[in-house]
Amino acid sequence: FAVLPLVINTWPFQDATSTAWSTLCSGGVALDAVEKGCAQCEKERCDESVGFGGSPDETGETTLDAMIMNGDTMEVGAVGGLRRIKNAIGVARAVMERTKHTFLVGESASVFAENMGFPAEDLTTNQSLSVFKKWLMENCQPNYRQSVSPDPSMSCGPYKPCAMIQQRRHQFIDIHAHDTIGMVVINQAGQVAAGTSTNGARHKVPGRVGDSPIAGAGAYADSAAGGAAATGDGDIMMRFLPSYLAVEQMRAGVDPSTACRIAITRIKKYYPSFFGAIICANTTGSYGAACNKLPGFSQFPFMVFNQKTNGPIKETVDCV
Ligand code: SD4
Repeated sequence: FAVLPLVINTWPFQDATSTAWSTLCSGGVALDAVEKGCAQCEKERCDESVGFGGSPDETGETTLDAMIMNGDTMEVGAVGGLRRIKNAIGVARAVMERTKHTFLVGESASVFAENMGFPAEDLTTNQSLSVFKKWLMENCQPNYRQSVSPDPSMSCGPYKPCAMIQQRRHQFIDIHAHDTIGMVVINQAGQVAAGTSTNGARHKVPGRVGDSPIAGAGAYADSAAGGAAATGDGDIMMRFLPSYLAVEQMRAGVDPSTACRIAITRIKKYYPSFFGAIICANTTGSYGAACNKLPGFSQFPFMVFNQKTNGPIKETVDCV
């Protein structure tokens, strides 16, 4: 029998889970719960991987990616490389509800957000600045340092972007610094919504957008089948649309745990050492998760809240 409503999200971001649940309890629809839950992480800067002041890019700037999807209508709103605006999932929802479009990116997305009344704020913190400076000193050609850093003592040598990128490939996502919030909410009536919010990958090339704001990659929702959300190395994961794959598996009758494993296994076939995990749930409120086993990452924690748990509980799944 169905255990609904359900809130499930990646990583042990408990306040996000509770916020989503209380949004449902106070009459919010599934979409509201996803938005408020993810926004809670944006405020708290969950693990510094969500919201402002985390994952500075190659020039030190923090930009945000987010999406939200309504599994009843199959509407999606998303933003990528959002600057200056802290509430990325709020902007994603505004894209969905106040434009005909699905996905806005970069500076223009920020101008849209400002026009919609979202406050423009500096996303840099002392901490993100120090993460940036440390990386700059350890990894960059000195001349490049000079071009992006006001400190003149860091000068000399040409910037070789290709060399740097090769060297750093697949090292953007620190498996010990937790990641993106991805959330699936299913209300009592079985309506599914899903969303994500993240500050992406550390030291990314400016303009890089990850999997999180891409429908079917970062998250997917269909009230006829279920919802899913992914976290991990987006540069790899987005090539496989793992959230879409998991939902399609559930549509075909596969149980959620197996659906998640199938999505992870598909990626693993090509990238055995990719870092990533996925959660999913079907319309009866049955849920599951899976992750790719790596040294130092053998279990993936996620949060669940339903009538049975009677509170936000952390569950873990063994990686495959
Ligand atoms: C990204 N998937 O931008 C995001 C970051 C993340 O686990 O989830 N890291 O690639």
